[in-house]
Order: sequence, then C-alpha cells, then structure tokens
Amino acid sequence: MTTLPPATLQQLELQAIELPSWAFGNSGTRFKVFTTPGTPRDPYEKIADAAQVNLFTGLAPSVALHIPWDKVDSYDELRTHAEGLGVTLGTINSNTFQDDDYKFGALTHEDAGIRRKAIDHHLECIDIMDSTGSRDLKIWLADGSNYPGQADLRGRQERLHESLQEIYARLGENQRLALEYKFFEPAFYHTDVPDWGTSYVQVVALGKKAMVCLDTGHHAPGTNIEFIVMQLLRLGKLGSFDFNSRFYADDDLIVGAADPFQLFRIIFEVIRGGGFNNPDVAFMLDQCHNVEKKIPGQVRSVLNVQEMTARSLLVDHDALRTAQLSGDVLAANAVLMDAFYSDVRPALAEWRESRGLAADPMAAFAASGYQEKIEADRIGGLQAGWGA
Ligand code: LRH
Ligand code: MN
Repeated sequence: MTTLPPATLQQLELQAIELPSWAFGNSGTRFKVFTTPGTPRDPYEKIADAAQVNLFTGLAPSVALHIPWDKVDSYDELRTHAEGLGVTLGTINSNTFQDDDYKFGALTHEDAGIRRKAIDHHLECIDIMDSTGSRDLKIWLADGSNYPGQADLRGRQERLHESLQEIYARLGENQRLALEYKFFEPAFYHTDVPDWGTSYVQVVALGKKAMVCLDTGHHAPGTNIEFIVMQLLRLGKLGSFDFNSRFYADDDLIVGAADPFQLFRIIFEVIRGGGFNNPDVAFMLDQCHNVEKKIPGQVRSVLNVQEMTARSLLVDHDALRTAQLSGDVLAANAVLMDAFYSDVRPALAEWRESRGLAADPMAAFAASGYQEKIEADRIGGLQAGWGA
C-alpha cells in the first residue's frame, strides 16, 4: 500500500476547496434542465447542503455565491446561517449573462447606459462582499459576437478596461477581482475575454488586486492547461481556479472524471509553482450535476482533487531534476507516472479515520439519511436553478 509521509499529510490537512452554491440547484443544457427531489429552494438550503460536503470530507469550508441567483434580504443573516453550519461565504460571482439588456454585451457594450447598469451590478456585488466578508469578486463575461463584422473588437477592449477600472476602484483593501476567461459560448465568433492572455493584460492594467481566474473547462481542446497554470503562477496573477472536467466543451462535469491525469498534471504545476495552500490562489469547483445526485457529486469532486493532490505531492522532485538535467526523458516521465499510478486511496481513508472523519465519505453520506430527509422535507416551493 502506498503510504503518505507526514509532511504530505500536513499539506493535505490545509487543503480547502470552495463549493459553488449553484451546483446544488437544478442545472442542465439547452435541451433540458432536470428537476431532482430534495433540490434546495433557496440559498439557505444550498448552504446547508454544501455544509454536508465539508462535514464528511473536512475539505470544503466555504461556499461561493452567484448574484442574483443567491440574492437574500439579509447577507448578515445568511452569513450567520453558514457559520452556524461550520462554513463561510466565499467568492461572489457576478451575472451579466441572463438579462436582455446584455444581448450585445455588458461591460463592453457600445451604449454607456448599458455599461452603467453592468458596472452598477458589480458595485452591488462588492456591497454584498462587505456583508458576507468575501475577498473575491469573480467576473465572467458572456460578452462577444456571432458573426465577423458584428462587433468592433478593439473598441470593446477599451470599454472593457474602462468599466473594469471603475469596478476595481470600488474594491476594499482586502478585496480582489478575478477575471475569468472562456474561449467560446454563448458567443460563437469572438469572446471579449477568450484566453488567459487577454484576461492577464486586462487585470495587469488594473493593479495588484486584479487576478486571472482559470476555469479548466474554458480552453480549446488540446490546450496544455498546466502550462498556462505555470505561466500565471510565474507572473503572480493566478487568482483562482474553477475546477471541473469535460470531454468536449464547457461540460462542467465532476473534476477529474473526464481526465484524471490532466488534473494530476495541473496540480503538479500548482505545487511546483508555489500555488498550493497559497492564500493567493483559490481552489473552487464550478460544476453542474445534471443527472447525478448533487451532494454526492460534490463529495466525489473534492475527493478527486484531494486524491490527485496526494499523488502530485508524491512526486520525487530530486529524482525528477536528476533525470531532467541528464536528459533522461523516459526516467523523468517515469518519475511523474510513478506518482500518478500510486493508489493513495487506502492511505487517505486511514488518514481520514485518524482525524475522526469517515474512511469513505461517499458511503458515510449515503448512510447518513440526509438525502432522504431533504427529499421528504423539501416539498413545494420553487427548486433553485440557473433561472431562479
Ligand atoms: C461560465 C462559468 C462562470 C460562472 C458560470 C456558472 O461558463 O464558468 O464561472 O459564472 O459558469
Ligand atoms: Mn467558471
């Protein structure tokens, strides 16, 4: 059995993965959004479900909110509710992708009135951060176009910069913004923040409180994502991850499900670049459980990240450097593959038990009866989802 050295366990003990509130609501595709018995009806129930993931894994101490999906009368009350369940409120996600006014863009729009509305939404999000105690404002923009000639690409970049400057100026001392890029969808010809380079040049122009957010589902097929991770860490501008996995496009599937080796390679570069357990680099999930049960889906997700982290921490860096420096290609590759093929699951299960957690959190949650209870209790009311 692979054993995990004490130093590795100490590092794993500090690992924290933020959960997306929207993963607990209904989600789907343009074809169908399926409802599920027990789905939360409001942010309070979403946070209660997220707290279950932390209860069984000890890995998920905070929950990201999405505005207006998680709008409430009192964020102080929501914060107290969360802290009462042993979690905190994390990243605040803005939303300028579901309003008719933003059909031709939001922060990049030609019309100053529309940009004003979009900027004000972000200023409202920062007001919310003041109540929730959140550090990060995450900005993902659907802004783009569908046909060549439809939009003035250069003008939009200038307007994006001006809009972001006003949002940046409102950030408090300990607050940050993270600009998330995505190479396409919903726009199908150009996207105004399509890649890490565009996000980087826009955030560098703002200042030290502006960072890049890397969503693992937002790259063209075949992209070497771990290379981008290395570069953004090298530049000191990797602010956060949206972890998920995909077979084709922005599938938002369980992280590590589609390509566990890619997750291993990404986390290896995070560790190599000083981004692991580094407060500057937030680990968040951004997923949708369209057909599988949502709480077990999130439990599985954080365990996948933990397992690939444990394997990445097993890489023998001295042997790797020796092989790299001697140009022994196969030996160098073998060092990484040995770590990747190390089955750390029995050692992690044993370690969890030593910390008073269940050896198998998936089985423990299933046996807890929580799922049956919410399915029985949450009758009536509008199930939460991307619309509501
Ligand atoms: C866009 C995105 C973004 C969120 C949304 C839920 O595809 O990744 O991070 O706002 O999903
Ligand atoms: Mn995302």
